[in-house]
Amino acid sequence: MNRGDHDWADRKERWAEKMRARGIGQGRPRSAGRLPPGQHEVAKLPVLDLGIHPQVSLQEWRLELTGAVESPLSLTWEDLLAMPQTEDTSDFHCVTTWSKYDCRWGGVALAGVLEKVRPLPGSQFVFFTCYDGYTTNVRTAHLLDEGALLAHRLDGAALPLVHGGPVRVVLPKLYAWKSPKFVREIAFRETDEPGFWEKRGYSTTADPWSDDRFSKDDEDGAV
Ligand SMILES: Nc1nc2c(c(=O)[nH]1)N[C@H]1C(S)=C(S)[C@@H](COP(=O)(O)O)O[C@H]1N2
Ligand SMILES: [Mo]
Repeated sequence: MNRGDHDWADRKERWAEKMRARGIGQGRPRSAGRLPPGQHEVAKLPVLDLGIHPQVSLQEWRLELTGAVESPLSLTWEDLLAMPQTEDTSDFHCVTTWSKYDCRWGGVALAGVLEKVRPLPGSQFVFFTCYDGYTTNVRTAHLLDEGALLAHRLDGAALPLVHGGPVRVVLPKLYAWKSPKFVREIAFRETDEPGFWEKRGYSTTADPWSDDRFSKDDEDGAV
């Protein structure tokens, strides 16, 4: 994807540079209670993305599980529904400082997906690719975090397109940009690769509880 195509992305990138220059978002003490440091609560879940909402029919929808795994898989919608279904309510923290409490996500635990594909021991990283061209990366271990889901429901209804339908990943322990909407591929890898925001100066680890918003000055990736 071309950077020039995303005015908003460019603005968010400049904002990150400014915050970094002021020393914000590179580590702060944990806040007590429910709200991570530097966040404020919002009443309604905002829609935040690159502005592309790809329409993928349930018939053509596939989730490709690829890379360093024992059993690569191409999941269909029926395959996904045939897996054990679960619900998890969690808080969602965006790096732009909003937090939405009590999002009730429904779908398949990512732990169950890992059991199916069986990542090879060296496969420490995952790289997500989405139907809108968005990408993001996390450590494989985060797919076992509490509340880590392949979500196709939100608050008791089908996941709306604007929130990443038909299926998105939810990793509530990390800032929300690590929860890819419209997910198309989960690639298991031995080496890490920065995704869309990570290439633009955002943290690889992205822990809301330690105000871990931007890449540290000694990491590369801040462009
Ligand atoms: N495919 C895709 N996933 C994405 C994004 C995106 O642009 N495209 N934006 C991320 C960001 S920055 C946030 S805050 C959340 C927002 O999710 P929401 O729109 O459901 O609130 O989605 C994340 N996942
Ligand atoms: Mo975000």
